[in-house]
Amino acid sequence: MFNINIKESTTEQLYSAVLAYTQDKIADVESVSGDRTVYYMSAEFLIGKLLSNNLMNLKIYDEVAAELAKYGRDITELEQYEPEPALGNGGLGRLAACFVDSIATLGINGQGLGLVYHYGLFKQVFERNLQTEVKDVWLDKPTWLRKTDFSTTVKLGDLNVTSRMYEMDVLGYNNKKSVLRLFDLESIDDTVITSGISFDQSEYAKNLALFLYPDDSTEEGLRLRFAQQYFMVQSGLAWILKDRQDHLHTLNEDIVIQINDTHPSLTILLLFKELLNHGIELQEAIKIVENTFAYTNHTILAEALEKWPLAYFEAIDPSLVAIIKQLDEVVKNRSADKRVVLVDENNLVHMASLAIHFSYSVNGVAALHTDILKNSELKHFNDLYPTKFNNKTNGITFRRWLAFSNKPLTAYLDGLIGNDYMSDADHLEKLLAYREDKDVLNTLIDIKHGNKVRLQNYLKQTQNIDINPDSIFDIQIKRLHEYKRQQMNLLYIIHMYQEIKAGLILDRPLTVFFGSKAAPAYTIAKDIIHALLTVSKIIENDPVVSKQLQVVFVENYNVTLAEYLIPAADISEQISLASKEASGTGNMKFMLNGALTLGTLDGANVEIAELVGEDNIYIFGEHSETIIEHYAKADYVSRDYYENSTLIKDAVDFIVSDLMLELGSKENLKRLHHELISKDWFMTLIDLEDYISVKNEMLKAYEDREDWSQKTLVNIAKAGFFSSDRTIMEYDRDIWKTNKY
Ligand code: 26Q
Repeated sequence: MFNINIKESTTEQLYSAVLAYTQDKIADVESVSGDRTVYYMSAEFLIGKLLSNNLMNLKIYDEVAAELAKYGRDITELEQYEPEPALGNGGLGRLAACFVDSIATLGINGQGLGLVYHYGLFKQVFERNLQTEVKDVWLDKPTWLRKTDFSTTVKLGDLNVTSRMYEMDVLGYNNKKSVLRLFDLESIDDTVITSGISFDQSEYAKNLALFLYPDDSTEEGLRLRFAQQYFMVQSGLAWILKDRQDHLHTLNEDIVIQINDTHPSLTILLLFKELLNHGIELQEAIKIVENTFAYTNHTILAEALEKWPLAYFEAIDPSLVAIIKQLDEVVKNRSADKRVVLVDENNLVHMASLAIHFSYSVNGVAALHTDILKNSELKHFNDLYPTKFNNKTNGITFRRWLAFSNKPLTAYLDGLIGNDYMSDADHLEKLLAYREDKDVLNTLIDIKHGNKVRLQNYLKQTQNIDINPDSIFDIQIKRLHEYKRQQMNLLYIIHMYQEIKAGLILDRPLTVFFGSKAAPAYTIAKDIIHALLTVSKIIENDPVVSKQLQVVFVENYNVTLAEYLIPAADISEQISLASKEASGTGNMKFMLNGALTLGTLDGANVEIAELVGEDNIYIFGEHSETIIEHYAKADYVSRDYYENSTLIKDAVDFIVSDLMLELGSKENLKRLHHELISKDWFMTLIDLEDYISVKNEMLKAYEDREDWSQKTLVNIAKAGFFSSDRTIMEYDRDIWKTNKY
């Protein structure tokens, strides 16, 4: 099969051989096709490992595993050897990966465009209970990237660099494939890295493709980030327009460019430039551009909306400044409302504004998020363009998040209800017929336990962590951000620690898991990690508490760890401050794998709650309207909550207790303590008491094992709506219309 001595070969040799064999097979798979091409442009594609997923989609996983086993080799050896591509950060990047999977599965004529990052975001290493960052080396092993002969020159001010295109096939479930086209910097030179992830930020010819989201806390870092985006979109557009120079007048009939957040929004300006350079009049160019672009918004956090100084444009491509000024006039003619300006009084270009004015579709990523965009955050834009705004609730690919990562559950479902649900997810509802079936309910419990043991083995082997598979697994895994409120979970843990110290005995031990990276310059986020790691040690060192409570912060959380953690979860922590989490997609993965959501009415949690009904989800906290009002009135005072509740005060003050300060770092802990009392911008304390009581209610409910299992069954059965196939069908039906011409 592999033209190699399977028995004698090294892991690397065997991996290379199986990789080559799989790529050969994929080469025979038909590519997606259609009348119109959609380009999904994204700064991130968090694709995860590919070998087993591809083998499964080719339906030769068992065959290959058996062939290896014949010679005493285990396919898991290769799975573990394969590096995880470091091409993303969080939800937005993983969404892009699920979308390309669904594009391929549905045979929609689409492809992904992005960048190769040689060292990713960073690899997280804990030292003295603090996050440190080192480069994430993943390109030193054989990869799925194929070098192409397409290259282009990107001009950055006086500097010319060469961009080279690489391709990675993305295999769908139904014998079609799509492709990811990622651009790399030919002159990359990692000797500019000085230590960790620090590097000379000025040498664009050497550094542009080194890291994702290079430091945005300094002027130099921001300029580099801007240059990187420019490099990405210049390369992407060169590819898009390669054979289209003669068809520019009708470009929008042939293509759609979907931009994933504003990170690729410079493409809009570059297309204007291209059209104007071809002698097309501004009015016609506006028509073409407006009918070519569609924009997805992933956040309502004002601080995450990109704004670039005109000076940055001037430095890299002065011709864009003239275009921006023309477009600014166009915008001013459309509306006198200051809130929709393209360029503000500080000469900052609002990239979301650019993307909204010059696209034909603006979508949010969950029903509540789109409502908030339309009615408050982007209301003035919606007033101007009422037909542009639409909702596309996110989704996840069931191939990776069920078939691949939870094989025991998948096999069981296949036996029980058939496997039609893999291509038409609504069929999962057939499971509802078994909600009273004790055998089924007990089997679901057994499967969950098996997945806990699998996680136990994996964590022991990879991180030398011991966990108890007979405890309740309560999991919060996502980027570290104050709005996601890992710090609220921290306060819950502290509270439980204090209760257990005071004599409380839990019905069953609880293990609370975290997995999360903090942006390197995000101080408070790093303080939260530090506090969690410190509390974790205190609990571990306490002979009484450690029998009932354990806190596990996995290092370097990534897709691979998610694939182990999610199938093992009982409780899915989705506790963002209502109105702040655009959608969440982890929430969907947990639900599909039979974990119950403990969450606020935020993002897609709202839709989960509607689908499963209030008996099958644990909701707490203030509603989004209330929170939005608090922000409008600026009347949230965290100190009031702190002073008026001994429970809250005791938990918060523990952060700077002697015990904590002895083990942890004074600077970090004091800063976090102060932040919570004097600012707490994301209102941790507003929901803390409700959170504690609903979580405790949940722990009690867990003890009725059959009833709990029934709830998990309903969650699995109702997860069909969150298939990314459904999401992508909606994008195609409402926005892309790839087969309408
Ligand atoms: C912005 C400016 C400077 C530096 C970095 C950034 C930046 C980088 C990444 C801003 C945002 C991101 C990523 C955002 C993200 O992952 N958003 C998530 O998108 C998911 C998919 O729609 C949603 O489910 C999540 O709710 C949303 O948080």
